[in-house]
Amino acid sequence: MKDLKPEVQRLKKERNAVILAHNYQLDEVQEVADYVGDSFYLSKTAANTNSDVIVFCGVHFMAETAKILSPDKTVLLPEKDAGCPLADMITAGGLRELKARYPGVPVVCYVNSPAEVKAESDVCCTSANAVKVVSSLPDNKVIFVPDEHLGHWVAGQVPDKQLILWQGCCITHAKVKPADVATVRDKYLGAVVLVHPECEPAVVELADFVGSTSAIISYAGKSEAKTFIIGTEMGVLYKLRADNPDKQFFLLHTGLVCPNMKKTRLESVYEALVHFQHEITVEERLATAAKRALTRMLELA
Ligand code: CIZ
Repeated sequence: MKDLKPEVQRLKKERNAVILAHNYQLDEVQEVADYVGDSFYLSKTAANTNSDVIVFCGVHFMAETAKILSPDKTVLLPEKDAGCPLADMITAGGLRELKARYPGVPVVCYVNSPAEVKAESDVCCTSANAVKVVSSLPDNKVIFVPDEHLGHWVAGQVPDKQLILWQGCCITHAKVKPADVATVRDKYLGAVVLVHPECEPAVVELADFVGSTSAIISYAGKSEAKTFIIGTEMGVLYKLRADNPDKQFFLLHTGLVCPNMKKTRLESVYEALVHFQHEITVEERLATAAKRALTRMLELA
């Protein structure tokens, strides 16, 4: 079988493409990417790239966000069915109904959402900047969609605000239960437990540190501890282990594997570059409205 890595490098140059990979991607995809990170970092990278083509190795809403921020680029999502169940838990119509119940209350929308929902929102956020975005708003009441768990965590960080939450969640992070934390603490005595705020509040309460993937990676890198339990999607283990060969990392739950993130393989990246697939398009009216909320996030955070 052909060695696809040099082929990907060759095609990337030929197409003037940049490969962006989310922290949750397979190791073989992270290995060929030019930039690996969370969606905030990748959004900024997409907005500033000089390449003609962005190959976005992640899920649909991420590639859609890159297209909105870089409308003149060709944005490719290597696996067209790589979606996000959390993003599918909210619709623009549903958000409009909620807004009608709270007139004048600003909407903060987690980037894990469709463009239609971003277009109805005042500002977007990622898990890396949600607290900063919410606290920068002058209003006491804020509508926060669609991740209820992240919203709970943010609410705890900004006690002067009242957050009105949507009932969506990441089905992968929601698998983790408080008993899992107790089990790993018994098994790995003294290990530091780092969890993502998409985990349910009862799990978050038991953790030593709560943060986005980039915050978890940074915390583990700086910590003096040697053993860590990771409560987010397993893809982050690649960078954690590569950056910290003297430390040990274990997953909090064996189910922390996002099936959508795992759809993209090295072969998908290769096929995307060969066939220019699958091109993401966003209707102009929607893109303009969604871009307002995304740009405001980039300014605030
Ligand atoms: O913001 C992101 O990219 C997601 C989905 C998780 C994280 O914490 O990086």
